[in-house]
Amino acid sequence: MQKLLCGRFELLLHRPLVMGIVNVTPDSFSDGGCFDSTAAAAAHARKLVEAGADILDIGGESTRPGAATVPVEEEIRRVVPVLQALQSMNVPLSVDTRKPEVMRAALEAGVDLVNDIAALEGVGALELVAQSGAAVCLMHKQGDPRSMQSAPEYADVVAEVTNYLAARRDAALAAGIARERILLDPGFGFGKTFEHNVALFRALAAMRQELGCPLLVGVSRKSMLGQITGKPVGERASASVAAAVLAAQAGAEVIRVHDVAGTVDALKVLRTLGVACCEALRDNARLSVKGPVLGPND
Ligand code: 7PJ
Repeated sequence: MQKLLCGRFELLLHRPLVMGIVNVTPDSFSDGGCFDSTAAAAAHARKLVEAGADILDIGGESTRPGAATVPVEEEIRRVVPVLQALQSMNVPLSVDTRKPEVMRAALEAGVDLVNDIAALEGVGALELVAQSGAAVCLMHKQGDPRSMQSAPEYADVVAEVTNYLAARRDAALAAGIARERILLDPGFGFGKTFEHNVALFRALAAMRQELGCPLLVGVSRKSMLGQITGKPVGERASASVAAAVLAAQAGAEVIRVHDVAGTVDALKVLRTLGVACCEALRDNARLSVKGPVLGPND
């Protein structure tokens, strides 16, 4: 049975897991400004767990195209109090950061997963995670959030992203991070045109097979869904749920979303009515955890 060693937890990957997004940023593109205090972010996080989130992803720096960078101290000030407030919830906590200093502070605060859009390329990041018990998500991006959407270019986007993820997976293994602690992510919208995103999404099943590590997919509310539906960011929930189902059907093990309740329902329907095409969908066994049992929605 495939599993993800994730800090305090051992997550079985026999069904797709839902990672709920908790932004602690005043400038986030979809819910910016709503959850910019610790109490509000923690309250939002609790709602996501009630809605069935398996993992909470806490981020203190917006990485939307064109976003300004946040100083290290400010990012720590945003993220660590939220991690502390959620420690006792018995749900795996992830930190969405590319800064090794923030990773260090989050690991000290007990974070279970480091979600790095820079795939641990930061100085000392591989070693930091290797010395911890945390899981890691290694994501592909081209360029930097500030400039990445200006002119993304690939000769073969699927091959290049797959090769990059394989190389970062191998760097993590070489640094001493066990295979069972690694998630890989093609990084939808990070230095990719609409056509690049579509090509990558359609190649998910093949990438999953080739890479041999669980995949995390994040397309929730992203512009590729706006381009498909013609809808603004606040009206992309249905499109996001549809994409989550398709990603899970292609074999993605973790789906990163804003709209947890709808995604959880849709994935339950997929598991029961869908045609099994991957390990995540074949096995109806329940999520198990090391230590106390996870929330009531499993
Ligand atoms: C992603 C992420 C993603 C991973 C963001 C947004 C932008 N981390 N952090 N994958 N996206 N691993 O939520 O639209 O796709 S921030």
